[in-house]
Amino acid sequence: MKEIIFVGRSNVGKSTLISTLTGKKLRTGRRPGVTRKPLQIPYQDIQITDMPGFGFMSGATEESIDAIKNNIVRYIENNAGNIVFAVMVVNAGSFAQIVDRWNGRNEIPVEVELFEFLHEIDIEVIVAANKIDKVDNVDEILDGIAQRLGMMPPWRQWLDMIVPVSARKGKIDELKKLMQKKLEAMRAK
Ligand SMILES: Nc1nc2c(ncn2[C@@H]2O[C@H](COP(=O)(O)OP(=O)(O)O)[C@@H](O)[C@H]2O)c(=O)[nH]1
Ligand SMILES: [Mg+2]
Repeated sequence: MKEIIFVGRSNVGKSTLISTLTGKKLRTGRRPGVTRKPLQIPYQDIQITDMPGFGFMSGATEESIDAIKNNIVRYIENNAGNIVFAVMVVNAGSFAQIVDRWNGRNEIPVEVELFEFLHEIDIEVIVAANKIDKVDNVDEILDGIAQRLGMMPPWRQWLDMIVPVSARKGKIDELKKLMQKKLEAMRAK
């Protein structure tokens, strides 16, 4: 079955966002489990896949973080033919800081690596900048996110690829519209 994959660091609000989109109750805010499998939720005539969250979690070793990343990459490779597009959920307020911290250690941040990987295999990505209710300087924050993903600011040049949302407050209309546009393009094929 065709699917939309949701990827992102743990605790960015993936499950909350998918619940808001689908009306299905998902467990949110729980501590991420290292062995969590991709979770499929029906959405219109296709499905949304909630991928395991990657990134820091207390008690997780570097190997287990790598293992999660490898599982995600393997899943995407194996299912690329069915993946209509990806939604990469980021925490708007902390994204820049996390990316800069990794870059400062000469490491590629997982989300940047995944973003580039998805493009390499021709899967379009919508970046959902979540928890936007927690930031004051929205434009500045979104410029910072765009720039770190290789999209030249201002972010409004990239309205098809980057969208502010607040899953908790239910402010997801723009994301829904973007998703709908891509789904209609798929159905027209
Ligand atoms: N302020 C705010 N908090 C949010 C938002 N979306 C999710 N959260 C909170 O972030 C925490 C993690 O959410 P969850 O959906 O479990 O994240 P996941 O690990 O990415 O699936 C929970 O406490 C949510 O209530 C949002 O848009 N704004
Ligand atoms: Mg979750």
